[in-house]
Amino acid sequence: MKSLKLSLFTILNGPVRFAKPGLVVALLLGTLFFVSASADTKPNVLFIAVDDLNDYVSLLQDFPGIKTPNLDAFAKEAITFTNAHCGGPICNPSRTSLLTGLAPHVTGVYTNGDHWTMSKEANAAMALPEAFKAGGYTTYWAGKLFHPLSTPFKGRLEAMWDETGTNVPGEMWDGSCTIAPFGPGLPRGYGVIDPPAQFPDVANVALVRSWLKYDFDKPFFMAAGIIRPHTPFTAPKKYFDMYPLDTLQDPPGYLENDLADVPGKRGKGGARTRKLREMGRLKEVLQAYLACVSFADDSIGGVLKALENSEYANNTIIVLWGDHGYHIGEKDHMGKTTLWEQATRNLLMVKMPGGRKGVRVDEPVSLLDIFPTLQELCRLPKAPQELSGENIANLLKKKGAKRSAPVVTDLAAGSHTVRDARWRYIAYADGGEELYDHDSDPYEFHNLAGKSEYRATIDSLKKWLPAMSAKAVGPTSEPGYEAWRQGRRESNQSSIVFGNNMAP
Ligand SMILES: [Ca+2]
Ligand SMILES: [Ca+2]
Repeated sequence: MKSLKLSLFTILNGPVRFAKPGLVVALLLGTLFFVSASADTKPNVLFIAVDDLNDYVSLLQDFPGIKTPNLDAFAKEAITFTNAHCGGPICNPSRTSLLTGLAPHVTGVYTNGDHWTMSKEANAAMALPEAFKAGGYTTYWAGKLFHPLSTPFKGRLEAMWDETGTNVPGEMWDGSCTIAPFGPGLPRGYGVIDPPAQFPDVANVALVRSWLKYDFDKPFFMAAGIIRPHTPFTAPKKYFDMYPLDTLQDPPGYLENDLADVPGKRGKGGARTRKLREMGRLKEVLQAYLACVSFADDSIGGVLKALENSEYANNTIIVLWGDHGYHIGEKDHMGKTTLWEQATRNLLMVKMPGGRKGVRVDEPVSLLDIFPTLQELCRLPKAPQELSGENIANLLKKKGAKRSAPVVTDLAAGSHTVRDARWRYIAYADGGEELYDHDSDPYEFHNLAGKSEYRATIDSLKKWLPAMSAKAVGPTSEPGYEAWRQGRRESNQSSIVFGNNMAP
């Protein structure tokens, strides 16, 4: 919170209550009814990003025994998209594409090593917080929103926000706990912690809660980035106790020898994860991940409850999103960065003031749809870039509304996947293909791509692949970046790890 600053307006003018005139009118009339925002009042936006939260939540895959009571309660108030997918299946491409509205195949930002500033298209784009600023909003940012070392240049980044309190890269994020190792190349440890007040999710939730007590003179855009369940998988003991090791089974999406029908090097991968399973330690990873999901759920609840108890409960759009999925052993894979459902699918929930509640929308949608949708809902100025996503405001408002096209997720130049309501088609740069039928095979066990009877299906899905896919832009020469990457490599080999709080 070293970078906390008060907005000049607040300092000079003191608090001014947003929508106060409406309240005064209501009191004068002696009425108790809710005063809805007038036609020219824009809704506030609470924007909750959750890092590495996969579909184990009860609202999606519903991993046996998982406990996410705050998300479950929120679902009763919100619209839950059950088939939402990221632009790119790892932190940086997912976040950069969401925040620029431009798909990785447009910007060339595919990995955590591709830097925002190296992309002509990303640099030229109006970023989502800039669109809110330009649209008359006051902007607040706590926690992980951008991928921390792939952001617009510092001055530009600072200009996007009236207040920030985000923890900066390089600060440890686990207090003084010791984190046991999983081993080289495996997730960076796990363990029970007693998180101190400066633990990022604790500090950032407290900060957002304090902001929600402000009197705002303008509508706000407030981003709250929750870092768990991202590695290291540390959480307080009570969350580990929710998932006794002897009760845990393999995830429902695990099948022995599942890679046998996967083409290319991917079909031969997974040795380290298989080793972890043989060692009997995969369950420990699973337990720690589930503990971190429940820990994150509590952090999310802390933010949601603060909004609910604030005077902004009824004029705020809530958008809650996970940045991509996560494998814990499915397809012998650990982590993200695949084009399979387990890595591309993420939670997306939207609460509209006075809107539909407790609704599930199964239509496939993309995180790239958030930018154009908020642009309409908040009447933001038109961005100069041609947004890759689709405005799905109609899916929020109308039962049975459809998106016009299947969604695409990009892994690398030439490696993409197309997901519609039934099928997943994957095309790799090396010519490998996969096709899965979600009607009969929700965990993508059976690759149908080699069977001639599916050729027509593949041809119809193929036409949605990007016509052009930009070359990866690569890293920046910005001072500090290479040292950070080097530190990451070393920390992955280390037996005791204090993670960089903004690691990918
Ligand atoms: Ca992530
Ligand atoms: Ca298989």
